[in-house]
Amino acid sequence: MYKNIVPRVAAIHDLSGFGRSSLTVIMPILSTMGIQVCPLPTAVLSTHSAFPDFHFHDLTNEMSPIIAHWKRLDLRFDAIYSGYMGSAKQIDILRDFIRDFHHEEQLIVVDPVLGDNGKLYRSFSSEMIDKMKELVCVANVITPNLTEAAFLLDEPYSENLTEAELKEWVKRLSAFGPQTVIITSAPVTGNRGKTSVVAFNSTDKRYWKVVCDYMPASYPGTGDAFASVITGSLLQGDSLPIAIDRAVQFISIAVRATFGYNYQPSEGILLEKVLSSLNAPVQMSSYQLLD
Ligand code: PXL
Repeated sequence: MYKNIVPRVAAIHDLSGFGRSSLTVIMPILSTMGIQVCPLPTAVLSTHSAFPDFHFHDLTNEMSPIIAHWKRLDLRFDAIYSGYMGSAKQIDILRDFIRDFHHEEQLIVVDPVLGDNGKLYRSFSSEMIDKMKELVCVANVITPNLTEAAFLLDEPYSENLTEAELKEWVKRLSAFGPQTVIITSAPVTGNRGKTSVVAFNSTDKRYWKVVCDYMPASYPGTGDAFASVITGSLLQGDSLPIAIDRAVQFISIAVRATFGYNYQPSEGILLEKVLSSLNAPVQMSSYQLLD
């Protein structure tokens, strides 16, 4: 079996023309990190689903012929990374893809895109939640936000979870199958000015936490940017807490670069202004090991 000269990722996400989400964020981030992205698009949209009246073209029927061609080419992927799915049926196609293209050293990252701020995204029904519960079982790493973690666990969404409850959630999610669970947008008890990322690795049973300032603005696509940096960083050989630190720092810089402008948050973070920071060494690490 050959080794790829440049690490290669199969990226199963939608392509939304405007609004800086999904593939328009994932491809530049991973390319900047020196990783080749092979997109397997799940849908083409005029914009992400937070804009009213968006046009949506489902690509479920295109996926199998694309995968069949990749099989004939005997492509080897160092990682498979999925996000927004265009239909529940695509999850069965993706599970077959993972089974057929799997090899020992491969990283499988599933960002279980379902919703945010306690709500399911407009384009989804509860069927998508059930299928996403199946998909996370075959991943090594999952990156739900707090809303998605609640949907996967059938728990009510709450911004008042304690650190002990967050630890319980990441552990329960890892019992679905993934060794690494990373929950974003996790509350910091007693401090509304901060937000955090809480993670668990079931191999060494360690819990990690990275805290950063909370900015009062919501930019679609930040979850995609976060999971992309995690994927790139793990592929570069970073440890889990360093990967989380890099992703949190990148999102913080991107949000700060954007926040000062009088600007429509639905257009997403001003990625183009901060992409090059991905190649700077980690300046200051702030992760904590939780006991
Ligand atoms: O960032 C997640 C995402 C991806 N793709 C589409 C979306 C969203 C979030 O709104 O609408 C189409």
